[in-house]
Amino acid sequence: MSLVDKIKQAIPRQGGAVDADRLADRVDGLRRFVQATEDHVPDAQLVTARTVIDRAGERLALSRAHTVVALAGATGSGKSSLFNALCRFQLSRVGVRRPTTGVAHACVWGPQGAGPLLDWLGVPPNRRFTRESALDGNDEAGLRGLVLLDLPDFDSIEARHRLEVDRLLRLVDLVVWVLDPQKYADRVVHQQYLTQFQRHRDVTVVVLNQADRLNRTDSERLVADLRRLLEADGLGGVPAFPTSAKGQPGLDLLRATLERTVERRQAALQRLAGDVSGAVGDLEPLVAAEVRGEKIQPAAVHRLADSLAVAAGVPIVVTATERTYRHRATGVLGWPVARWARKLRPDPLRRLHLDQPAGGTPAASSLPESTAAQKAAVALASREVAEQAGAGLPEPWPAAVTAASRARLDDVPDALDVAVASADLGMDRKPFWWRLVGGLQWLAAAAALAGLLWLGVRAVFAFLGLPGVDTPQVGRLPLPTTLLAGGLLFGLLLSIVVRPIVGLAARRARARAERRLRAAIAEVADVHIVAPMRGVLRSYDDARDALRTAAR
Ligand SMILES: Nc1nc2c(ncn2[C@@H]2O[C@H](COP(=O)(O)OP(=O)(O)OP(=O)(O)O)[C@@H](O)[C@H]2O)c(=O)[nH]1
Ligand SMILES: [Mg+2]
Repeated sequence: MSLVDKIKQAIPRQGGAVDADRLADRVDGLRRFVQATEDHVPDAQLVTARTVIDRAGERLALSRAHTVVALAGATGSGKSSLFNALCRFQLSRVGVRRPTTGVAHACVWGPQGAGPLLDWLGVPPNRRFTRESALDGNDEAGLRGLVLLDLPDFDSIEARHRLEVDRLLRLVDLVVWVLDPQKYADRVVHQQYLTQFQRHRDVTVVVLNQADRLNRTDSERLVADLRRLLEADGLGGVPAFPTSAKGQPGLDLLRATLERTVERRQAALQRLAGDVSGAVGDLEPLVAAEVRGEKIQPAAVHRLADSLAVAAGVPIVVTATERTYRHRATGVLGWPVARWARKLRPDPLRRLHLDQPAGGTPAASSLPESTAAQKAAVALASREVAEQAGAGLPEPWPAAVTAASRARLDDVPDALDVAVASADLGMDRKPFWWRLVGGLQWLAAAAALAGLLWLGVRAVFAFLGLPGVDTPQVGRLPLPTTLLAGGLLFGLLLSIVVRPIVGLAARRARARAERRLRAAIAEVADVHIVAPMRGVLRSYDDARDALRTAAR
């Protein structure tokens, strides 16, 4: 196989090119997901997403002209040797005593401006080196933009080495896993590291170093075996080839791979794209179910409003309204004597302190407190709405919907009181026909009174033997008698005739009051119980939508 073919095979998978703007949109989708869910989903489940968002923002703000490549592997695999060979200088100490490298070293190939990137990576200033001096001529031109990191060993007996490796592996753009013939099949490498990089296949390269110690047949056999292991790690197809820092097959392939990576300037974006995909994959179960149609069932909300109405004393108020209507109607329409008797007794609404004119400041009503049973019914009904609304949603959303339904429950009793006390029961204005009939009653009473007085005067005159004035006759009855009897009779008849009409109107007043109170109660149910649930469902929708953007 020619070197060119080998290089072609070794070039990182390259995947699809990642567009920086699209990546920014995806990160923004992830950010919107976190915003939509942070009040409902436990923090622990959002940590990865938050980290990815922060890291992506930071990395994209830093130099895009540089590609950060890390050499990672077990102790003694030859990371520092490869690092030095690629840099063509002994920059990182190669040791016999293991582990040798404790702090990451960095070598930067032109251009200027990698400082902030190295600060962000946390490479100490005394471990930073720069290549491509005037002496190199154009030899190193192909690697311009490369920031090569020699990492400590990840299987270290030193815990801090491992921490440092894990920290840096989250930040770098491309990882070259340096394995050696003795430990290339080590479980730690495959289970704890390589399998975790499935989403980063596009920015993963594996080398079997120290291949100079193997004959050609063994080298090919081991590389084939390594590829099989990588396949099992979910990294099938990533470049895997032999290298040596000391002899054949050398570093040409690795160098060519790095040159190509640097040239494409895709690694940073691909790395971040992989991170976003990883976060999306972790988050997907949180919004797996599609919400179709209205989750909040009108029937259940209606039952909730019913139980709130009972708890708020609506049945008492509507009965009082009906009675008050009769009471006040009798006060206006009844026989004047009966009216006065009526007026002495306060009407039922007044007794409940619910007789404020519409629009006035509501006073505290004297309705009885809701009973424990009524409160339980409200709790049950609101749970029913919440359960139906949350049904079919993945965890933790059903619980979030239920919690939202309870969030403002403490305010409900006061809100109900205000709703009832300030509802316009429609009892302020006297109907026109009341005035009409009332006027007739007065007229009848006045006629009866006039007749009575007239008869009285006539009796006094007769008693004193004074000559009387001629009394006009109506038919066979004298006028004063007709006035008295007619007035009384008319008044009586009028009150009898209007009674069924009053009954009918009182029932209508009751129905109207009930309608208005129910509307006021429904508003309380909506504002205090249903709206918070709707808010959670909206968050769910937003989160789902945002994650779709993040996944694209
Ligand atoms: N024959 C041969 N020996 C190598 C090769 N690469 C490294 N070595 C030797 O392997 C030993 C370890 O090399 P290092 O480069 O220090 O290994 P490392 O991976 O940096 O080790 P740590 O810093 O401890 O993680 C040294 O003795 C090197 O000389 C190689 O390609 N071929
Ligand atoms: Mg080393």
